[in-house]
Amino acid sequence: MRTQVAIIGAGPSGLLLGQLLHKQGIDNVILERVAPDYVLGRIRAGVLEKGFADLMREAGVADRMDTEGEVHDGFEIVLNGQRKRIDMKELTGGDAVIIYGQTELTRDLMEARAKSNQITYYEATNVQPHDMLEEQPYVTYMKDGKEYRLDCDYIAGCDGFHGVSRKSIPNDCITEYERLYPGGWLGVLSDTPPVNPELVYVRHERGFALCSLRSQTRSRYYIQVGIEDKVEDWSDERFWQELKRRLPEDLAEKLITGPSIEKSIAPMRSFVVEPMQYGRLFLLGDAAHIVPPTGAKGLNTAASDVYTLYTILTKVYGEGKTELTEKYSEICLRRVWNGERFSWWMTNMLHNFDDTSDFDKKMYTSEIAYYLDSDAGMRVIAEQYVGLPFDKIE
Ligand code: RFL
Ligand code: PHB
Repeated sequence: MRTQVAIIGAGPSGLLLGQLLHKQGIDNVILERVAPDYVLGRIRAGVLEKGFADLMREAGVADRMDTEGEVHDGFEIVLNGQRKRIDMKELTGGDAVIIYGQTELTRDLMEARAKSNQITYYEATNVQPHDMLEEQPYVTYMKDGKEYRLDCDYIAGCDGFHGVSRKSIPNDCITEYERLYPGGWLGVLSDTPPVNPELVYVRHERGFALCSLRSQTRSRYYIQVGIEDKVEDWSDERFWQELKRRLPEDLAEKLITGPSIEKSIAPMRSFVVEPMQYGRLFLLGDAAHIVPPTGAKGLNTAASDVYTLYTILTKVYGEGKTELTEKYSEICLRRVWNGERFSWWMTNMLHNFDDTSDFDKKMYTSEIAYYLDSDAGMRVIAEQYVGLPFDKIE
């Protein structure tokens, strides 16, 4: 079988890239390791930057996002029990974010793909890219016990942090940069009205907490837990009690609790691989970089990689500008490092980690207090939270 672009992974990066390429008449096949329901069962991101939302619109899959998603003009940070609102709209001259779950946008992308004539092989195992430095690379995979070969012009590695794409690049051709944080985020989804209509990030000596939401009837809450903690250690009751202890009094009083409909622990890691390409193999999204969830940048940075590769490939096939592919990594990494820096900074400012010295804890407390006391400081936070514009690609 032959296609123009072989895409490995049907998470949001792979599906969005596939749909955008399809709209430009560029043929693509997606190979995904697990079944569709498994992909939809992962509860992850909830905050979409404007750049991401615009890409969904360009891909023609934004109807539900634009009707059911909530536009948020601001969010809060709590320091020493005091709530401070960051008015993103006011501070950035009109920008905002959209609250729309990753599960929902994945579902929309899956439906659009099913309606297109583009092929997706779910439960494809042993996926392996080959000949990435040659003009005609290919991918092999197993499906229903048989081995297949997919010939292509380019391979898009959209297979997340544990995927095969990054691992297929020889070690001496890439450099990995990493910071692991000594803690995790325990998340609970519940069909209860959110404690606040906007997101609330809480710095507390017992550890970080976040009040987020999917709608005005569905809440998503997180608390920082120890690196060794297991979901089984946290009954719903223990979770709600701990969350309440970290919230300012007025919010704790208003908190409505209920049974969790999902509960999971996410590790916290900063990671970047350089370069993000190897010949005709390109890495996108979590395959190339990971951020701790504090700045809500993971999915959004994945979207900027998708934008970059989609724009480049459109110019390659439409205008013959094959030389643009050489620039992919360099263009992506500028924005990637920015998202990494913001996520690392938000994480340090708002968490209480055992490995932080007492001196550094004082520094972080003083630094976040300074930012929240100054209009310029709040503008810096707002500008990065709503997301920087995508680079022009000529
Ligand atoms: P994904 O979503 O991991 O999808 C990769 C897909 O590839 C498949 N795969 C393979 N397929 C074939 N062969 C193989 N060998 C394969 N190996 C893997 C997998 O099955 C999967 O379907 O990567 P992608 O598409 O790059 O998307 C990245 C995002 O999922 C991720 O960055 C965000 O979820 C991060 N994130 C957030 N990002 C935001 O922008 N805003 C947020 O508010 C936000 N909140 C979060 C988050 C991540 C979290 N967790 C659980 C890490 C909150 C949490 C709790
Ligand atoms: C979420 O709603 O899942 C969420 C929101 C903001 C973050 C991370 C996760 O920073």
